[in-house]
This record gives sequence, C-alpha cells and structure tokens, in this order.
Amino acid sequence: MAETTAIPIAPEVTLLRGHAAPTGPLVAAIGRIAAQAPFRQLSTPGGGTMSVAMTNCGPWGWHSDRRGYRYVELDPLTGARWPPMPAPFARLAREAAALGGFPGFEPDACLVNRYVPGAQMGAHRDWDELDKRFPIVSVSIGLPAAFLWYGATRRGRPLVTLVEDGDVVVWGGGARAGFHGVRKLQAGEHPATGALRYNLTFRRAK
Ligand code: MD6
Ligand code: FE
Repeated sequence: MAETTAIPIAPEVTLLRGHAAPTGPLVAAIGRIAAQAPFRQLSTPGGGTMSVAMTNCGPWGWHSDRRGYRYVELDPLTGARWPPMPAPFARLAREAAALGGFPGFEPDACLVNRYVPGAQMGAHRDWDELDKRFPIVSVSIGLPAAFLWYGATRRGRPLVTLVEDGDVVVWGGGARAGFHGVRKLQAGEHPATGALRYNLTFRRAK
C-alpha cells in the first residue's frame, strides 16, 4: 500500500491524496470494463439526461431512468451481468476505507463515471444503498476537478477540494448522508486520460 497522508475535509470525510496513484492500470481496467459494458448517459426520473457518462463493474450496478434510481444485477443496455470487479479495485477500496476510518469495507458495486469538459454532478447524496453503515470511496483519475462537500443540507456554500489524479475521498458514519457534487469540468489534457476525468465510486449496495 502506498503511504498516504489522510487530510480531513470535514468530520468523517477524508482526502487520501495520491493514494490510487499511479492510475495507468486503473485506466486500462476501465477500458476493459467499458468494452463489455459501454459508457452511457443515463436518464433521470425528472426526464433529464446526466452529463456524466456511467458504467459499472461488480455484482451490482447503479442505474437511473424514468422509473427511478436503483441497483441492478444485469446491465439494461446489454442484458448481461456487469463485468466483475477487478481484484485491485476491491483492494484499493478496502484499504482506502480503512485509512479513512472504516475498516472491513467490501464493496459489491463500483460505479465508473466519465466526465468530459462541461460535465458536472449537482449536489446529491449517495443514498440508494441498503446498509448506510458502509462508507463511500471515491477515486479520481485524470483531469482535476473541484469536489464540493455541502454536508447535511444541499443549501449553503460547499467546501471546495481540488481532487487530482490518484486522489481518493472517503466518507461514512455521520457523514454518510452528506450532500456533495462536482463542479463543471474544465478542459485540459492529462497524461493518463487525455481530455477526460474518470471517477470510481465504490459502494456496498446490498
Ligand atoms: C466525484 N462523484 O466524481 C464524485 N456520485 O468526485 C460522485 O459523487 C458521484 O460521480 C454519484 C454518481 C456519480 C458520481
Ligand atoms: Fe455521489
């Protein structure tokens, strides 16, 4: 495990700077996942289309459409199971969760997000998981982004944290219900990803 400094963003919200570096192997694995389960821009219950493109690996995959948000075992696009979660992904998530103060995290879902310049994630909370005692582990890859932590309500001014290639954010416990988002991605070039940012969000769905 790479040595990592744990930087508190808020109570029970921890930034592990560079913990997932180097990200080249993660990018290669994302390419293999997307070859089986292509990135797609999901519809929201409100009828919009998300600017972030998504796919999943692991037993459960997060999905959204007019009927709502939920976890599904089969990719609605292909009818097949989601690609398996690579062992290094699960290990990274478990180690990061432990460093963030949440030992014993075994994710069963990894949402893979692809941000192009202009893509963003409005204030929301990750709240479709059965057992909220498990944390969320969020890995940033490629272009930098501004991660926004709103906390208990979506109102007010968020704490802004620059998340760069290899950074990991972990939140759980009292912060598990925290509202967060990602500011509109700025254009750029990154050696690992070109003009893109990826984010891996590890969850225990069931
Ligand atoms: C991030 N992402 O990209 C944080 N949540 O740094 C999220 O909070 C997130 O990208 C739910 C679905 C997709 C996401
Ligand atoms: Fe989220």
